[in-house]
Order: sequence, then structure tokens, then C-alpha cells
Amino acid sequence: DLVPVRRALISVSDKARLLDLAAALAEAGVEIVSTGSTAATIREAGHDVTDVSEVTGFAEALDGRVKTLHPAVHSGLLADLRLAAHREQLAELGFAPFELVVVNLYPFEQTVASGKPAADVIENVDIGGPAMVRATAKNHANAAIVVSPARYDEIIEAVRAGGTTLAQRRSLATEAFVHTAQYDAAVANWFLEQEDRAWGDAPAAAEAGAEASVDSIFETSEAYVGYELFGLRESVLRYGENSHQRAALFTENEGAGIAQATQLHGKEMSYNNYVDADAALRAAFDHERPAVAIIKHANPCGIAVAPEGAADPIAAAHELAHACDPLSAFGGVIAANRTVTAKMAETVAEIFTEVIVAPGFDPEALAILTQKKNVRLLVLPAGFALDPVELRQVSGGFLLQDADRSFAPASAWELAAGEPADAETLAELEFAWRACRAVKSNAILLARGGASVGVGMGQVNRVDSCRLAVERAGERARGSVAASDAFFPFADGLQVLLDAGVRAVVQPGGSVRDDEVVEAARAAGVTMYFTGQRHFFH
Ligand code: 93A
Repeated sequence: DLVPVRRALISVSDKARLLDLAAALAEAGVEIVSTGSTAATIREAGHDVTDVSEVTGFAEALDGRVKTLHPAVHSGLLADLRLAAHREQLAELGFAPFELVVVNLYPFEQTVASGKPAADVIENVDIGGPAMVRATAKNHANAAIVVSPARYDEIIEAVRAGGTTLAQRRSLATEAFVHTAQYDAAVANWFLEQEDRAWGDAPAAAEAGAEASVDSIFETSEAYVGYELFGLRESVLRYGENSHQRAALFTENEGAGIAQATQLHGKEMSYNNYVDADAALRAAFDHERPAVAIIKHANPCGIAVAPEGAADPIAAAHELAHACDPLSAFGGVIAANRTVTAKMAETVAEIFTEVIVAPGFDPEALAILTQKKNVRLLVLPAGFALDPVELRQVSGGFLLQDADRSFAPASAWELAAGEPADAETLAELEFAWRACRAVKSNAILLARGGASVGVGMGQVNRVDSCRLAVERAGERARGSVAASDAFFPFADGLQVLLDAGVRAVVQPGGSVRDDEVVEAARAAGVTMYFTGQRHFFH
């Protein structure tokens, strides 16, 4: 089963160790046939090499797209020399076999990773290379296929020892088919990703004379312009925060967030829809239990987790979240951290809602919600995750920070006032503390039964946030638990909560007037915990 190597075909994009191999083959008297720049490299090093165009009788055509795709090459790769008929036919055609084929493919993945435009990526889909690799691997009874420089040494040794063994050729063929399968998977993945985006038609944009400027982003629907500017894909939105502002969405190639969500139904997503949907996801996905958040103007007007043992947990969570502030929930953006069920859909269908985003929708839920013309339904991409870092523009630059992921559990809190809370109250406080960090500062969140009941957000002093939370909670403030995203600088804000009948409070602590604040809680007989960590959100 030893196959002596007389004629080798070499066509490699990665020229690493190419000359070591070529020198050894030349020394062993092997005829080397090679393509364009591979042949040039070997020739420059002083070795004899036959151009593949000499074998085919055709010059490389179509910018190199057709180099080796020719019967003169492929007959030499595929002829099964164990068969007399193949040997005879090959001779009749005037073609000769190859016993060794060395190919590595166009650097497709490297081109994608470099952020080059779609046209460059497509040009780097190798066609002729995989054809040679697969042909030779199929014909491993007669020829050896090498796809990686890591195996050159072994091949050099085999050539010197008189030929390749069947075991060797089988192992090389296996490696070759794995290699082309992975290569095609990478190509397929890239094409699938483009399906969700505006296809970046680089030549068209270039021919149209599109200039890489911010203006041109808004003037063309070509993703190519934004790609040139920021190395990201973009789609133009109808308008920005207001109708007189232009806007575009940039989508990270590697992202799996709201920008990659698939819209199943409804009008085009707007700039504000994206911002609110992301805020809703931030709130809903901070909880492990089935949870729903309802957002208006980037702030929650309801966050809830499903009660233990709920028959339809996500529907129950939605009902509780909605009950927090039904007035504000009108025209809201809803995120669920579980698949939307028919029951939840029935309830939501009754409420004017801008967007619902979730990991999925039960078919029945979809049937109900798609009756509503205006609601936008979005399914999160597989592997959805909020970004681990956050980028924000300031004039003349950008700010970058870690996302607020760190969270001190109740077991790490310090009892600052009152009796230690029982397990149920601690769980309520932990929910409130988590929910509170999805609320813009100054944030005060009152909760009971795993649901917000009153939220004071975005105020420029903490007392006003307390008043707002209490007013919104109404009767439900009495007996609720409260969370404050940062410490109470004075006792006044806390006093508003105590007067409303809040039974336990969680806050970071650390104010110079902590003594006054603790004293107020103590005087009211209310339990208060310090977390030692604040959760500003601006
Ligand atoms: O453009 S192709 O898809 N068509 C071909 O006929 C062809 N033949 C070889 N790609 C083709 N190749 C690839 O060219 C090989 O897979 C290798 O990666 C590269 C080597 O070309 P050069 O020797 O000109 O650098």
C-alpha cells in the first residue's frame, strides 16, 4: 500500500514552511505543479515548478476564481489507479495522476475577523481549494492530501522513505474532510448572520461613490458606509429620539443582544423602542425566577417575579408587574425572561403595548398577539446576553465601564437597625434590592410579594423619589419593603417611607449621617440592612 510520490500539486494560501516542503520534494525528484503565488514563491527559492496553467492549457481566469477547476487537474486527483479502466482513460485524455496534494484554503475566518467588507469576505470563500481537498481525500487509496503545515515533516519523511502508507493517507483524508466541513460551517454561519442584517454590498456602495462620513450613513441604506466608519453593520432607523433627528442602529458581529433580536411582528423598531427594550431586558434578566419588566422612558413602571407555585409563572409575573402602575404601563415596552405563554398574551393583548421582547413565544401566544397590528414582537437571539461592558458617548469621547453585575446577596448584608428579618422578608428585600438597580437614580423601590408596588425614579433628590414611590404604592406601601439604590444622606427621605408604613429597608449605608438614618429606623421599629454596595444607574 506504499504510494511513491512522483508528482505533487501544491496550492497554499498559508505559505508557512512551504519552502521546506518544496526543497525536500525537489531533492527527491518529485515534479511540483503549483498555482499563481505558490508557484512564484517556490520558483523564487530556485526550485523547478510547473504552472498549473501549463497542465490545464488555460490561464487563471476571472480574477483567480478559476485556477485549478479543470479536468486536467481533477482527473489527476480522482483517477483510481487500481482500476485498469481509469488508468487507460487517464492516458487517453493525456492527463497524469498526482500522488501528493498540498492545499490550504483562502483565509475566510481571518477575513471576517479583520472586519473587512462583505465583498472581501465573499471573495475569500475558497471554491477550487476545497474541491481539490475533497477529491484527493476521496481518492486516498491513490494519493495523500495535506491541509496543514503541521504534517509537512511527516510527508517529507514518507517521500524520502519511498512513499505514503495507506494508514497515513486515511488519517490525512479524515483530517481533510474535517477541515473542509469546518470551513463550510464558518461560511454558512457568516451567511446566516447576514440574513438578519442589511447585506453589505460593498462594490455597489463604492461605485455609487458613497463617502465614509456620518452624513452618508443616513443617506444610504448600504450597511457598507457604517462598516467603513466603525467596522460595524448598521441599519438606518426611521428617525432618532424625535422625528427631526436622524438615526441608525449598529450591530456588533459577535453580539447576541437586542440588536440581534428577530422581529416576528409589528412596525419597524424605533430608536426609543431599542433603548426601552434594552432597559426592559436589563430589568427582567437580572432575576433567575420567571420575571417580567415593563418599561417607559427607560424606567421600570413594574418589575415582578412569579410567585412560588404559580400555574403559569410568566403570566403571573406579568400580571404582578402590570399591577404596579397600570396607568404608566400604557404604551410600555415589556421584557419577559421566559417564553411568552397564551395566558400572558391574553392579558397583554388588552393593554396598549409598544414592544414585547422574550426568548420565545408559544404558538398560541403568537396567534393572539399578532392580531394586534401595532405591537412589535421580538425574539432574542440564541445565547442572549447583556453586554459585559457599557459604552457611552460624551462630547469628544466615550466612556467605557463594566456593566453592573456585582450583587451582594442578603447573606452578605449588615443588620443596621431593628430585628433580623425572617427568611421571607429577607427574600422580599433581596428582590427589591435587585429590582432597584434597574431603576434610574435616585431610585426608591417598594416591593411586596416579589413585585414592585411603587417606584420613585430619576429624581434629583432622594426625598422626592421616596414621595413618588409612596404615592404610587398608595395603600400597598403599608407592610411593603423598600430598597434605595444609594445611601440616605439624611433621615428625611427614609422618614417618608417609615411614615407610609414600610416594614423593612435595604440600602448601601455609608453616609456621614448614617447614625441619624439608623436612629430613625430604630425609632420606627423597622429593620434596616446595609449592603455596602450601591447601584447608581444613570
Ligand atoms: O478561487 S478559487 O476558489 N478557484 C480555484 O480554482 C482555486 N484553485 C486553488 N481558489 C482556488 N485555489 C486556492 O488558491 C487554494 O485553496 C489556495 O488557498 C490558493 C492558492 O493560490 P495562490 O497559489 O495563487 O496563492
